[in-house]
Amino acid sequence: MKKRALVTGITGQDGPYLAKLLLEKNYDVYGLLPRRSKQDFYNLNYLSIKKDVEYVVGDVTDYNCMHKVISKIKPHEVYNLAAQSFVGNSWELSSVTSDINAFGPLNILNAIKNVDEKIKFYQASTSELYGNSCEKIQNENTKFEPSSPYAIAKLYAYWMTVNFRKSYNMFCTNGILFNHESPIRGIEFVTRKISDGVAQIKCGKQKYLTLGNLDAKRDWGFAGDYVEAMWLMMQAEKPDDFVVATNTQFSIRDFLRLAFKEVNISNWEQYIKINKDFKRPVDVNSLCGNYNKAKNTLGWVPKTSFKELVQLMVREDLKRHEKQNI
Ligand code: G4F
Repeated sequence: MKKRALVTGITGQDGPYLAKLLLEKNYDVYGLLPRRSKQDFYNLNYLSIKKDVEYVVGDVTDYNCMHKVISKIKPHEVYNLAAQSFVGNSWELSSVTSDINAFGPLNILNAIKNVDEKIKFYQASTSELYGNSCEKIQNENTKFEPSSPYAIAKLYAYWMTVNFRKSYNMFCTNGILFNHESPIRGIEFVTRKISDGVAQIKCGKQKYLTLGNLDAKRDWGFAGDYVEAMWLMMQAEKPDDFVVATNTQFSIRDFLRLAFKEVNISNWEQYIKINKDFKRPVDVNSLCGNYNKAKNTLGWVPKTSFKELVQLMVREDLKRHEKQNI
């Protein structure tokens, strides 16, 4: 019998990469689409899987809806990737962020419990939980110090996931994913803003790239690698919490240097402007994960290096902008 997976956040970055992987593994994939006047299938089309996913209209913020969707599909696995995922907006959108990022997963967990406790649940947890942690390298035992409304909402969901696992013996797993990027990353995130901006500068379409805090450091991996970790967590013998990272760290400046190098521009500083509007009330300055538990338990390791990731993103944006020039 084919396995059925329900993926929320199907039109984001991770949803399409995960759906592609699940389809390759012969799953029937159902994507939850929140009601919109116009749906954006760009990312699913980019991976050529739009036609292969079954779409169900619904919203994680509505318990009745999630109960109905889960009763109807009876999935074996639910991957909750739906989120207000942009940390920078979460101060202005703190209620919406809480509704989606905290109460959304709670609605799904309750729906699973009421429909069939055997359904497995994956929660997209995040390195933002660590905030400005005192520890230089973060693993599953590092204390959380969330620093934004986004991270605080995600912390609630993290603990609810653990709580359902312990209270009801349900298969509920947290993937604590560090930053993961790709050519279909939203343009508002710093890596894609840079790769797209660099491509536009190279094509003469844009003069400057306007950014905020260039000193922040992140552990950046490739989204395509990280969805494999999600799937492996759901196949493990028992549910648990896993850090997914690369064990390396780079600054925004490092990203800029490599991205401009890819288009043969060495004096990159002259193309950068700083605008305080892109700075956050509190920023997370330094994140670097330790994925050893995922490696030892699941056999997962990242395949794409930081340099390869930057090159992939810049090349794809350059291709797009050059095509649009014709
Ligand atoms: O690219 P960012 O917006 O990603 P951030 O805040 O680290 O969060 C992302 O990764 C998390 C971990 O996986 C996810 F939970 C979350 O949903 C999201 O996917 O910002 C990265 C850093 C920040 O320090 C920010 O202040 O880049 C700095 N930055 C500097 N200039 C900028 C800019 N960020 C953005 N978005 N835009 C700028 O112009």
